[in-house]
Amino acid sequence: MTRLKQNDVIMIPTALEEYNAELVRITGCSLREIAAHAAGKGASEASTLKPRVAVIPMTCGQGIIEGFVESVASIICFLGFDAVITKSRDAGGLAEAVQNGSEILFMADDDRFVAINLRTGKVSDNGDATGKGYVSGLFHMCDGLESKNVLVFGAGPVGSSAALALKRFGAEVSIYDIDLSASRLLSKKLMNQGYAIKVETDLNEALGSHNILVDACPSADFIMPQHISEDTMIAAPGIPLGVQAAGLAKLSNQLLHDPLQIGVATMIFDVLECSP
Ligand code: 2YC
Repeated sequence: MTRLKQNDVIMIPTALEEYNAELVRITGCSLREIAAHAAGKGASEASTLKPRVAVIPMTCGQGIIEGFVESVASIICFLGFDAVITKSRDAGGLAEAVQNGSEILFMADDDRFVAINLRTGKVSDNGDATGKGYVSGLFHMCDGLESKNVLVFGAGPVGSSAALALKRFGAEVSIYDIDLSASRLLSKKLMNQGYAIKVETDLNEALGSHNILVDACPSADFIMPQHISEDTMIAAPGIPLGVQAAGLAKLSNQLLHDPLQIGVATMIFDVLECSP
């Protein structure tokens, strides 16, 4: 799992309006619509339910990422929720959140980034939420995914969640991971859930035979210009971006990529209690 840097997140709070406008240009949907769709909730949920949200800085492990909790809180507020950053950190922040009546908590250490609904016990993991959130965006970019061939790079938490979400949309899914055993394990897990996916073993062959890509791996610059055509669609939750700079010039409104927004937005809708 890639650890974000201050540079990845520092601008998020001041650029959410233009980010959302770009999202509408690429997918035809707003951040709220994509996240609600991914979480199987109505986009209007945000306006009816007003749970208090607390974002808690965590100092453990490699510690605080400057701008991280500020970005998480700004994304949640942008969606119409009331999110505050606790003054205290770690256990103190947790206690402060519970004492100020927060129903939903967001916190991240070096291994997990979670949203917790204290009332219902629902937990949303950023990896899972990011995978399905990006597939929701790709669904709108491609006007549906039924019977479409999609290649997923990376059999980690994000790629696994994306593969499952793609199968649920009726896509034909192939998986490529630099670690073949990871691809095989994912294939077995999905088979146990009744979904068959294809394990790719040759990166170039896989790239040459797919136009719809999910880059859910931490490798950079492996998607080259020659792999990109006007039919190419790329959903890229992976950091750093797998598309080579020269390839970016060939993509217009065909690339979905952000460091945090879609994952956080899907997490809040994931743990939101459905209105009666
Ligand atoms: O500022 C803080 O509270 C830090 N403890 C946050 C650490 C986040 C570490 N995780 C990441 O950088 C990303 C997540 C956003 C999802 C995967 N990696």
